[in-house]
Amino acid sequence: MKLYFAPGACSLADHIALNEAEIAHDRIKVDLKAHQTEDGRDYYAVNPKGYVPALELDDGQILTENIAILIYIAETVGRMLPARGIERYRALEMLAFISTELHKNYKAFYNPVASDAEKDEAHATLAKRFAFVGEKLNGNRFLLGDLISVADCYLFVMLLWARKFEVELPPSLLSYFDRMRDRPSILKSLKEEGLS
Ligand SMILES: N[C@@H](CCC(=O)N[C@@H](CS)C(=O)NCC(=O)O)C(=O)O
Repeated sequence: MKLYFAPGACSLADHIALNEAEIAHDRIKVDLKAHQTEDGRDYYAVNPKGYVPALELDDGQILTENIAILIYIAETVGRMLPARGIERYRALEMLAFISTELHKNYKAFYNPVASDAEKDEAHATLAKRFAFVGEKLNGNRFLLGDLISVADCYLFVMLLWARKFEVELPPSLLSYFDRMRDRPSILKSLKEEGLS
């Protein structure tokens, strides 16, 4: 498997999931401005959507979109996502929430022409969404209970960005973030992306 990534981008969630799952993989860095891979290829030829992440499977197929890639990783390793029943739908519910209600609300911070008003609105919306996640955590070790899941890998990156852009976080998420940051898979991933 080969993960196409940009340091500190949302592809870090997939990188963490691969390391947490102990799946051997290669990583190819992508320059998102030039749309070039570090080995000199046009990234649009890999992922016509032009963004990371993309996962190249062993048979050469390219899988895109964080949620699909995270589920693929979980199902490849046979853990990190409930296999069936309501727990599975709760996990998918959480992945969708992270993708559409957290991830997408960072848009203003990555848009060089976003106004201060747009950034203020993003701060307020994200703080509200994180307050909800903090309540959901409800004293649990991980987002879905006692076991780590791919939703935790994705949430960790959203929290990393929250720290970067000074988004208000509830105390439960601050301590969750500190706990997560000490996990070997996360330390390793941050180091491999040159972020530690
Ligand atoms: N819907 C995509 C969004 C991925 C995304 O937003 N990628 C960002 C980095 S976090 C990116 O590559 N942006 C550069 C661009 O859109 O050209 C997913 O969930 O995988």
